[in-house]
Amino acid sequence: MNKTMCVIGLGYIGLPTAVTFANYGVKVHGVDVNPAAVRSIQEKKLHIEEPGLQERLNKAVDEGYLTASTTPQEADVFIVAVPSPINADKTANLEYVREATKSIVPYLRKGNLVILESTVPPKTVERVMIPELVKSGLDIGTELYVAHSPERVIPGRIFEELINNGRIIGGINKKSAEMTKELYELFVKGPIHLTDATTAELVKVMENTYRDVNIAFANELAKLAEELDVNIWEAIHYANFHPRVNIHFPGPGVGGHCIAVDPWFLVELGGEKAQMIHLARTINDGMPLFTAQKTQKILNENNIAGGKVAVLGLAFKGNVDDMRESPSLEVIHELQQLGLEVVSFDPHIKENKHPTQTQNFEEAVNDADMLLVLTDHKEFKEYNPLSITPKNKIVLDTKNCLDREKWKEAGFQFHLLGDAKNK
Ligand code: SAJ
Repeated sequence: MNKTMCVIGLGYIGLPTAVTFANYGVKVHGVDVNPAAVRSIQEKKLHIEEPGLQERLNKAVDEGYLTASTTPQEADVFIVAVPSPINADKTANLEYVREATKSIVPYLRKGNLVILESTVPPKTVERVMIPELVKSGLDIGTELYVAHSPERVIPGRIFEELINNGRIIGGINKKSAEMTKELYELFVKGPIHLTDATTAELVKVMENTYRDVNIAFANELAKLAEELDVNIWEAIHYANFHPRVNIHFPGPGVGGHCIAVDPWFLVELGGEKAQMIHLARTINDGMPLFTAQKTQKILNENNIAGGKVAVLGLAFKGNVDDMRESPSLEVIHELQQLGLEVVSFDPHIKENKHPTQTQNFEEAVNDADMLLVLTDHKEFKEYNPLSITPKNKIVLDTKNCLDREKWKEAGFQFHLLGDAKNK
């Protein structure tokens, strides 16, 4: 494709997107405000973990299709893929989107297309981006085209999903949507649906909110099942055989920069109307405390006062190195509030990013009174429990990722979140 592109934000979404367009022959210039991130990309070193990214980055840089710097440059297409987090009071922080938009204005030319990939509250294109883009002096919709094309990829399978997932593209007018479609058709194999920008914004936030509400439902069922002496994992497995049922799974909380964040956009916009969404957030945010209290209860039942807990898994989910909004951090905080000592280990987080963290598995478990599995990393599933010798052989699995029989045979007292029939 004979087009040039500037991608603003080289994080978990921006970098894989930039690399993919570059691999398909688009001349891409990547921009990030963080000079260290830019430098590492220039040197083909990864600052994020994602299967397949390294090879694709090497190809893009070696073939000269991807360059990076801290400032934008002129291009045919601008893609904005910057964080859209929430503030401490759970309101949307759109400053990165605003600043990224401002940063490209001096480089905009007649006929350019600006695409927002970040997940944002509905009306952000209209209320935050357009007021900045008009400062280019270009007529919006006839000289400058604008669209929202939200990413929908799941960390750990980004490249597979970037290519195969469907896309929803919302333009500020038909031409903007069609130009964006033509661009993504370069590599997207899934269906591409065109709509207006606000609908696309809502669709993306709705998808993540659906998952959050569904997980809250599963977490509520898990607590109920513990009262009923039922294994919730088994119950959900059976319920999901129904062709119209898809209940998600419980856990120690919901983390990441998407599902734990985006529903708040709707709470902020909807106020009293967003009661269920708000309640789901509250239930999921309550799971770290529930997990910590369950841990303490197990220690108490074993007459262990105080006690040292080895937390396995700091990442917000299995097989990623991302600790953003990770429930593990909250669980550790709650354990410490309860007076328990904590040591943590995560094979995917290679530098110590938490005060309790060690890189040495033996050091983490050897004098632990209990193992607490918070992330379903493949490494944990593959552990041979016979070779693990903590002070007390007690384990609480919050993700149903360990083989219960194997751990019991190895002498462990086995506990599972959402199942009171332990041991
Ligand atoms: N989780 C549960 N139970 C479940 C599923 C997930 O407790 O049944 C937890 C995970 O452990 C994790 C959190 O939820 O802490 C979120 O994980 P996730 O795998 O559900 O989602 P993300 O945040 O990695 O990616 C989501 C995806 N959205 C949907 O599936 C609707 C992805 O497609 C989006 O692109 C991404 O958000 C995003 O960037 O918005």
